[in-house]
Amino acid sequence: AKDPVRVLVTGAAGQIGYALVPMIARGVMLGADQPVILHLLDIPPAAESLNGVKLELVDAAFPLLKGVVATTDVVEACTGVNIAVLVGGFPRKEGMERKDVMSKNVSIYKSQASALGKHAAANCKVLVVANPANTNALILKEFAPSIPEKNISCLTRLDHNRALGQISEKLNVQVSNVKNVIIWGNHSSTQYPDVNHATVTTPAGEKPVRELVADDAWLNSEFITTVQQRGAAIIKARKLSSALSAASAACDHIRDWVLGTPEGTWVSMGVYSDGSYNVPAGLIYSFPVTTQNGEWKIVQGLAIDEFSRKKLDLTAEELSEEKALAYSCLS
Ligand code: NAX
Repeated sequence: AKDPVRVLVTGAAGQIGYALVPMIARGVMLGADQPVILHLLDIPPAAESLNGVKLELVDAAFPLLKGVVATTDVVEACTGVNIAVLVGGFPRKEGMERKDVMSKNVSIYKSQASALGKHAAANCKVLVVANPANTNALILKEFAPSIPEKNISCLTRLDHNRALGQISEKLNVQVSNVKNVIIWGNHSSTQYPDVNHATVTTPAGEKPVRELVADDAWLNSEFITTVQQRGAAIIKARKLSSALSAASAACDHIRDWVLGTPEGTWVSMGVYSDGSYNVPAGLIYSFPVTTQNGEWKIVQGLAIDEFSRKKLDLTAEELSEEKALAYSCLS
């Protein structure tokens, strides 16, 4: 039998945490043959509710779940973890300035970076879900110099999956037959959902989404805004933000990162920019990536037309501004 993998979930008493931990314990994230030990972190006001989650995990009698560490101590939570999914953060409340929210998250991510850097297992992979996800991941990278930048990422897979879902609904095809959409940039409303290289598997072979949809007006406007604003649509309908879809996307992100993407398929991940596609180096930016042996690689050589170029640049500009704001909170 395989040794258990230790998976940290921060913000585990929150609503994404509540949807995510049973998925991990069932093998959705790392496979049906991979035992796990869950490390759950939240803050002291949520300690009782966190303990309730632990009680329910015991009650669910998951065969793959070999242990639960539920704690409000960052060092205890981070010790020995192989995978860290950082969902905890400070939400923007009504009337709060952007800078105040940023400042709270910068201090959270700074301290978690240092705990992970010192206490996580070697080669720990980190996924930041909490917003502002890209910039929180960047702060983490800055303050955890012992964690290689290739091991730090943020979640844009939910946006990627939303784009697949929209194409599937539009064409009335199975979502599993749609692939290679791209989310470029920030996990925010400036992200650019790009279908220019996306395809659908049909009985007659693989066809470009642009050819099948044959409605450029829809693809160039409504499709993009629907994906960009899907989070707000969920809040409007549910009076709560996306949780099950976010948890599922976090599992997809880690599973593909660890177990690899199928030949010919790419996914979107927020990763440290090396300057590919003329995106400024030093931002955490969502790119199309393939993965193999636990490592991602940015898909190279895709043609970027003028329409796309503007959108790639716009979301990069927003990320540069967020980065500047985050740094201004450090001093
Ligand atoms: P909740 O408010 O339900 O849960 C957040 C939890 O984090 C709470 O239990 C809170 O006590 C805890 N927390 C706060 N500070 C902490 C700290 N320093 N250490 C550990 N835990 C801490 O929010 P939820 O709906 O679960 O969303 C969590 C985060 O995901 C938010 O930042 C949200 O904006 C972000 N999202 C990101 C998405 C993405 O695709 N990247 C999509 C979904 C979601 O909106």
